[in-house]
Order: sequence, then structure tokens, then C-alpha cells
Amino acid sequence: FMILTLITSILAACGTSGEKASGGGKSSGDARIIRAGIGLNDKHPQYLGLLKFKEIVEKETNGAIKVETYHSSQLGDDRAMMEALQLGTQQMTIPSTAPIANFIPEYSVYDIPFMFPSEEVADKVLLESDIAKELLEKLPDQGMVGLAYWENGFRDLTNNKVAVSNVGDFKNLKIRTMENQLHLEAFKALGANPTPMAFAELFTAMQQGTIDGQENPIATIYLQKYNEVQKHVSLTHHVYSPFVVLLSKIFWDESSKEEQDILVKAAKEAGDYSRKLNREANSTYIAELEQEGMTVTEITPEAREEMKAITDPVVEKFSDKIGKDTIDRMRKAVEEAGK
Ligand code: KDG
Repeated sequence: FMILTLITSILAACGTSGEKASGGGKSSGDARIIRAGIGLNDKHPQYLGLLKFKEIVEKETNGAIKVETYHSSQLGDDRAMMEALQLGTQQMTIPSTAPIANFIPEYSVYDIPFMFPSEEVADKVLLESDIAKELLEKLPDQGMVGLAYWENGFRDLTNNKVAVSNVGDFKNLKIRTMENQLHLEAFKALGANPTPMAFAELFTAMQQGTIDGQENPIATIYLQKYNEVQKHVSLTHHVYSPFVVLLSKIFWDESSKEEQDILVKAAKEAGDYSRKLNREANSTYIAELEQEGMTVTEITPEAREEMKAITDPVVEKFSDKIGKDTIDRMRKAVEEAGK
């Protein structure tokens, strides 16, 4: 299967008439092609946002740039897709910030538990602060260009063993985390038994019981049908996950200034659209999950404080890697945004 996937993606990267794989493989007329892949499925607001991006880009470039969209990890997991962007064999992907930290350690500032207190604050920081912008500006050194921040959202915990409401309940829970060192360590500190895993493998792992649970925003839990393989959801909101719209720097450099402006504007507009959809549906999804038989547990502010106190030393451990200055500036931006 792996070999087949590899051959398929090499063929696709080369285009039908065998042009070089740099930037966008030209295959339909003279249009340059953006192959855009995500891990989530075609019901998720992220995919609907991607379709909006496609619509805007194709219209505003008069078809000079075409966007091909792939969901459900059809082009690979977050890390593999970012590597493909670096090589220029894929042009676009929209990962959570967490796996970006494997390329740029400063991104782990977004992995600090309980950094953002609300969606409003997250919006102000991500869309307006200098520090958030500077983090995007670190991407070109890694062969990628950050067009905009989108929303994955506050992450909540699901599992099959216990309705988690307190720190003690994490004990020995086998939890899948994203491929991110800080997440892994934070769950260890909470007493869980975490293991990193690609998103595409998650459903089967829960189904087969090789793990007890996972953590993702409500939209993902509902739209990926995790209720079919999970009993409990706890509204821990332990971290706010931004998405970053990433473009291959090779494709970016081959685009005119005008096209670059269109790409950025389209990413921003589609991001607003996706964010709105994500938020509108949230309370409906929670009610639906309950109706489907899951227990839904709210977390008290005291319990959340306790979780924060336990994970704070982990943050301390990572502070050199992330950069003390980056952490301080992010905290200041959060404070400012909350005023
Ligand atoms: O499309 C984005 C997903 O691949 C991913 O980032 C989802 O948050 C996610 C996870 O848990 O892997």
C-alpha cells in the first residue's frame, strides 16, 4: 500500500505530460496547479474553507491557478505533506501548529496548555499581533510560506474508560497525541500514558482498543464520528490549536506579485468563513454527541487550574527550545488582547 501511494503521488506530482515537479505541475491547459491536502474529512469546516479558497483563487486569477483539493490524509499525514511542500511535489497543506514545531521549535509556544483563554483572544492574537506574524515569517527558511492562520480550535479529551473531570482521572489513560514533544510530555505529567500517532491511524486505533482515547476539537470528534468508538468526552479545552495555511515556497516564488496577493487574500477570507462555520456548529455538535450516547463532562475552573499547575513545569522545561522571549511576547499579546 505504501509503495502504491508513493508511486501514485510521484505520478501525480509529475503531471500527466511529465513536466518537472517543481512548483505546480502544469497539466490542465496553461493553468498552474495547487495540490492541497488536509488530514480531516470532507465534512469538516477546514475542508469547506479549502473549497472556498479554491473558489476565490480560481475566480480571481481567471483560472491561471487551479486548486485540487484532497481530504482525509489522501496525500499523507501533516508531517509528510509539509515535507512534500519543501520538495515542491505538493503545493499546499493546512496542518495544526503542533506538527510545525518539528520544523520550527518556536511554534511550540502554541502548545503551551491554557495559553489562550477564549476564542476572542485567540483571534486578536493570531490575526493582529506581531508575534503571531513573526512566527509565519519563520516559515520560508523551511521552504514553506504561511498564508494565514485558520482555526482548528480548543481541544477536548475523549476516551473509553472514564468520564474525566479531574487530574486524577488521567491516570494510565492511553491517549493519542499529535506528533509534538510538548503535548506528549504534558500528558505524561498529567499521569496519562500518551503515544504520538498520525491522524489517519487514529480511528482504527480507538476501534481496536490499542489506545483509550484522543484529544481534538469538538467539530473533529463529531464529524469524524469518534462517538462510534468513544464513550466519554470532557470539555478540557486544554490547548487552542491554530491551523496554518502553508504553501510550498517553490510555488510561491514562481507566482507573480499579483498572484501572491490573491493567494494571501483568499486564504484570509476562506479562513474567516471556515472559522465562522466551526463556531456556529459547536453547541449543536456537543448536543448530538450526547444524543449519540456519549457522556459530556464540563471541567470546573478549579480542575482546570490544577491541570495548568501540573503542566507548568513541562512548559518550563521547553522554554529554552521555544525561546523565553517568544513565550513572554505571546503571553503579553494574550494579556493585551484580553483587555
Ligand atoms: O487537516 C489537519 C489535520 O491533519 C490535523 O492537523 C488534525 O488536529 C489534528 C490532529 O489531531 O492531528
